[in-house]
Amino acid sequence: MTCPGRNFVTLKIVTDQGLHGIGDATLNGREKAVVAYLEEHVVPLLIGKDASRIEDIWQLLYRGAYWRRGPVKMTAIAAVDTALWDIKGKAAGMPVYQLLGGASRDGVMVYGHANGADIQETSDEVGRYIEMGYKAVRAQSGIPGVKGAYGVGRGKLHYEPADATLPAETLWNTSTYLNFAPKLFDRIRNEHGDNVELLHDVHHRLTPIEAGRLGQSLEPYRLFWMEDCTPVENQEAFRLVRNKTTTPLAVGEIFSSIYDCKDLIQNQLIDYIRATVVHAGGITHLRQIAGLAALYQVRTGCHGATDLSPACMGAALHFDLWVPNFGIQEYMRHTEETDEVFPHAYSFSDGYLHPGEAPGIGVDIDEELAAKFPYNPKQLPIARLYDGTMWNW
Ligand code: EZ4
Ligand code: CO
Repeated sequence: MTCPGRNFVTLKIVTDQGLHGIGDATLNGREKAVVAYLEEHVVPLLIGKDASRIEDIWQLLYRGAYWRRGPVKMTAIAAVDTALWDIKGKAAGMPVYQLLGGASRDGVMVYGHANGADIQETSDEVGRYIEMGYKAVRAQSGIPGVKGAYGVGRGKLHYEPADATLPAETLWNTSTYLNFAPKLFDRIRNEHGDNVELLHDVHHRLTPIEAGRLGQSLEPYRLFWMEDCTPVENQEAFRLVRNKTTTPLAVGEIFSSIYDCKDLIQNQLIDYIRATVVHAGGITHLRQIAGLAALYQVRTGCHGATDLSPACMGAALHFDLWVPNFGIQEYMRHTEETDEVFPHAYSFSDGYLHPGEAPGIGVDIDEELAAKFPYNPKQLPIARLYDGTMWNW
């Protein structure tokens, strides 16, 4: 565990032939649960195993647990899987995207996270991302009358919601938000034109009929996607949203397996699947999800917030460069300290990330430097309605 600005958990696997691989094992606000699972139940199983048997080890950790799935276990499996792909790449002298089947594109289109205290500041931030070369930008704004709207950080480039040892309380008001959101995107389209892709995260706050209304009211602004418009436990709800709006829907950053995705995908209720390497069982499992999605013209849009470490980002970029049904990749920049702790081969240029040509995932950890940033327990916020009722953060 290390905290170069925020907490990350990293698994490092070393082979007796002197190769090592790393994998991200970070579950924001629940870091130690994954550490305990790895230490108690996973690492002892790996000692002495053949590191080349990625698929078999995946099956051992998944089936062998008896208590299958869930975010803690699937994050632990993802860390092992990523580290083993890293090792296999190094053993072969190839970047992981080559092992997967080679590049399907020249670069990975990413979207940045623009946020501001109000409409003007947010629109100005969108402009800053466009100047940096981004082709796609997600806009999140402070809302008058909503205390602590999702996605608005204290800093600009490094949004980080997990900021307190006990969860901070934010307040939510749906009708204020529903009236506000179209005004935000009206200003952004007016000021920045039609050539930038715009995205927006609703962060699980609406009921299905409210989500339908929001999607409709945003149609004139041609969003690339509307993300997590309603909580995903009730997947049938997306049929209602779908029937109300042509705004594309993205879901799945909190999913841990293909079983969370399959009904939404098979019923064509979403357009983009947000599952990613670290929380959905690693590269081995994510490519199965993508394979299912491809049958239904659902494209990938991997989660890439700052709480997904550079080790996850590197692995995701190899996956993205290869996956035939790629849509977009989220890219919230890490702090300089984080980038130093995790030296990496991936690079950003003109709105695209490229994983680089280093063998493996192309990301390593500087353990000496990491040790200078000790774990610092932080939790994600919670949200309540103005009458005190618990809501979805
Ligand atoms: O709130 O990863 O689209 N991105 C998001 C994220 C999540 C965080 C939670 O740890 O919704 O910012
Ligand atoms: Co999100």
